[in-house]
Amino acid sequence: MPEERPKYYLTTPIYYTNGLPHIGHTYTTVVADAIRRYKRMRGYEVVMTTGTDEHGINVERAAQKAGIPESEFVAKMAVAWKALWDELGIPADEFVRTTDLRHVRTVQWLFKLCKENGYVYKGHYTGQYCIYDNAFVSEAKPGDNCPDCGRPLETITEENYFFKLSALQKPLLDFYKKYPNFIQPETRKNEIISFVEGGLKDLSITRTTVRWGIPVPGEEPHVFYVWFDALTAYLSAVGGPEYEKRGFWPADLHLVGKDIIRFHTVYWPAFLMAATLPVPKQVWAHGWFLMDANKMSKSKGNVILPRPIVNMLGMDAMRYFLLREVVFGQDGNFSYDALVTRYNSDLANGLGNLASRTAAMIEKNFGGKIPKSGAHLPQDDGLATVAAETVGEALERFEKFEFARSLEAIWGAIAAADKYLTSEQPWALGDSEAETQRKATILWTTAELLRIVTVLAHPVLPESTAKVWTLLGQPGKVSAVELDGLRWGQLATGVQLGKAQALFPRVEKTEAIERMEAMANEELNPAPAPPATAPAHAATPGGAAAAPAAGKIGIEDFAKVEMRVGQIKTAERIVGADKLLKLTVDIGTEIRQICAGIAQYYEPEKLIGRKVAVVVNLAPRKLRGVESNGMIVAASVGPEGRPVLAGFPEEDVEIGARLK
Ligand code: ME8
Repeated sequence: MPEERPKYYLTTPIYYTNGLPHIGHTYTTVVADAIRRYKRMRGYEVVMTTGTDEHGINVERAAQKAGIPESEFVAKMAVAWKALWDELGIPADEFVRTTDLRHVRTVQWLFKLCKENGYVYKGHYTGQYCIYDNAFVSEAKPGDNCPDCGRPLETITEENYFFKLSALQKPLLDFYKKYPNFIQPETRKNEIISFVEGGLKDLSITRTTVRWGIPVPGEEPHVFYVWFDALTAYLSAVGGPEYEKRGFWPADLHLVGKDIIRFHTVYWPAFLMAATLPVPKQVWAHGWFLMDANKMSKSKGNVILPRPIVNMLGMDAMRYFLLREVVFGQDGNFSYDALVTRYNSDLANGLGNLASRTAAMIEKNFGGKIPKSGAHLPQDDGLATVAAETVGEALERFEKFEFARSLEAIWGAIAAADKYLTSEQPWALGDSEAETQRKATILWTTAELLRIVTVLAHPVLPESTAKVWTLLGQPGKVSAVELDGLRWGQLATGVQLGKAQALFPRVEKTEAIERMEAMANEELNPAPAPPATAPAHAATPGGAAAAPAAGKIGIEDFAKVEMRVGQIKTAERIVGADKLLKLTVDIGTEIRQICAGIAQYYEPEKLIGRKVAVVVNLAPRKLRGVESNGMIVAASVGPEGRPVLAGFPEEDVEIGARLK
């Protein structure tokens, strides 16, 4: 019987659906994914939950603004959030929506338990409420602004069910003492302890002023307060009332930003204690990614989006930067400049370069088969020692969520391998028996270090480490390698290297930044969709033109499109845009830059000199951040829409000739 693996359950916050994910949300989710992969490597059966927080007055208002029912609004948003996590390679094992039936039942059940245990009573509450943060601000006066988000508070009075939070002050303080690692990092723990020591007021956990929420059974119009609702999603995702069957509760780790630590370390354990349910083992509150020292927010217009980064530099580059650049727990500034610098130095010149030069030397000297090592010299054993120390250091740091330090250790080993190659100079050795033996040892040693580094970096760089693994021709999947695979000496030899592939092509900084900014701009301010019907027929003086039949356009509409014969002068691929080619095209009067979605079907070199039909009066636009000034005409063939360029086979037509 297969041995049962220990279980590990971690969560990200259940994100609000009144906006779409930016790099801040992506950060928490990437960290969760890296921990998930790391824990799997350490032999755990892991469940990672994320999801969407779909109730509350904000959603009610956003749906109203969009002119659609709340249920439709949140369904669309949930699809968009889930799709982005899938696209970024960080899919949830459990994606929980607070409108899921499994969740509704769990919230109602938790309330029932708290009530049965005497922790819930009915009362009235008047207070200053921030509708953006969904929280009463106890110390605020009418007319004040919210101390967290700065927006105006509203005075609200309502009949509520109250939760006896005050009664849990001592149990909470005892709990923090008994489990000193429950709140991390340490600085946050001290903040929370002093907050709780300062006294806890009872908390209203139902609302009658809000319609869009989970109903309190038999107590309509009461709906649950969004935090009583949202926090419970962690439990709903792994079985709710039947949590014992799945065996993933209590959670091992709730990852959150520092903005919501109080909800997670005071309210949440209090609700669970009142219901006599197990309390999570740890809440880790990381810092914020800032833009020019401000918290990102869409309303301030200072958000960084994940997609442009991934399109330009790849998923792993984004992950590496997020985990390497800031100390986990502290705030950090986001800058494209720092991102591209790290990409070029650590990924392109570091891991990418070590992998490609090692493979190239094995190719050249050993026909692409990984050689067996010959006799060792002390410097070879030196690299083995570096590898062993790096394994210890990197794992220890990762275990403590010191991701930057862990990566630093791994990159230290990469630098040691570079230095080893520089001093051993395998390329300077000849073909005698002894020199070939020496080359074999050097390349084996380097490849073995690379193998270990690849396994260690896998939780952070899943995509590119899988490529290096294939490049090294190693058996199985890198994601399946566990701890004992990190021992020195396990490199499979005699195996053929896999196909070389560009891991991290170097990018030119200014251009890369411009393109990421342009892509973000396109995503934040999408061009209005073209009208679904044919444009209205242009009136001519005296109304002479006859209205065209439905679905047809008149000749004067067609005449608006200016098409000319162009000749392709240059053609190149675009890093981060697999489908696009960047062309320069001579259209007779000028040379234009035009992007064409033909990269998967046309080799750039073969296009040079070719004459094509070009729409020349199309407004310029950016595609994947690259300016495109015109459009090349092509037929769209077959179900997959394979492009076939329109051309002029009969005659060598003049460049710039108009198509009519
Ligand atoms: O608070 N830097 O949802 P939310 C780092 N629905 N992390 C950031 C960030 C930034 N600039 N901005 C956002 C909610 N985050 C509630 C949670 S949980 C039961 C309910 C991340 O959509 C960070 O994890 O406002 C933060 O705590 C979370 O997104 C807030 O997400």
